[in-house]
Amino acid sequence: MPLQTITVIDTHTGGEPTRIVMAGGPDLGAPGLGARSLADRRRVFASKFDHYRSAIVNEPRGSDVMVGALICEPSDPTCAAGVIFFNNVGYLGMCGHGTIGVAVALAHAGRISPGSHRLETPVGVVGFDLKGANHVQFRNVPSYRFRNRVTVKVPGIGDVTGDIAWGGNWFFLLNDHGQQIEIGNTEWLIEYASRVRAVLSAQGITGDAGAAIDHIELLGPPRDPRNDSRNFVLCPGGAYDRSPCGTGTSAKLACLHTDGKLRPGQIWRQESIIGSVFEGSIELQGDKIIPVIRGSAHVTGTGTLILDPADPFCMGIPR
Ligand code: PYC
Repeated sequence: MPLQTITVIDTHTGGEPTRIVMAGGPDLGAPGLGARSLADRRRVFASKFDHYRSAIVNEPRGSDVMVGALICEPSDPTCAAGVIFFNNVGYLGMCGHGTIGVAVALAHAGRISPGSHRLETPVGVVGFDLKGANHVQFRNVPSYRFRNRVTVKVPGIGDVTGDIAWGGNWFFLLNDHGQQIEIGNTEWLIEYASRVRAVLSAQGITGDAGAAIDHIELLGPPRDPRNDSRNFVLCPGGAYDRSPCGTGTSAKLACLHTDGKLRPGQIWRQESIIGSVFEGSIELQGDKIIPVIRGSAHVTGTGTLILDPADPFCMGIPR
């Protein structure tokens, strides 16, 4: 392999980082690969180019908390770009904080101006409005609660009850867990949520069509009285989301609406474990909701990753 370079823009959204690959990543649309849709391209990324995922977000260039976003040619010409989100262990459907970061990065690179745009993801098209350099509102993919009040017995914890919902990724959402959603408690929250996730997996409790539930969300009262709720979200690779999690907030909005606790247009302010906030509301689409999420991102760096074949950890330290 010759020495390769990858051009990236790093952003954070409410404290959660996104590394956006602007150029030099794998060419998933190359003619021989036969991948046109973003869902097909994500499959090709995973089956043929997974080493790039690891090189971009894993140590020593990245860390467990880093989410990657590969900007691709969209198959839908009305979209400003296509994007595939990934993390330390695999690939995401949608990513809310990442969408806000991508919008800000595309503007930083001069590829879009403030206004309305569309972004193609493997799970559907997401519309977004860029307001100024940093503020973004996006309309997520249709979201819904799949199962209500599922109780499982968790070793060392006991019975826990949660809802299963789709917000662009699959979530198990717990309200009555009795845990402190505080930054000083993250080690235990990771352990707690990991045990819950392991039980769901062992018992074959899934989202629709057998999809793995890879995100666990604990909700509790906000610390700031201007907000409605505080959350802790365990991501698939064991890191927790520093932001309020756009897809997790979407899943929460779907549950609230189904319980008759959120009307279309009503504002829900979701606070993260570090105190950053997304504002959400819903529109109705049949028996699903369209979450509308607002947040802001900032560029933290621009750079060139160097993939040097002489480096024994050129492709990242596998997780
Ligand atoms: O904001 O949707 C989100 C997200 C998913 C995983 C990390 N952040």
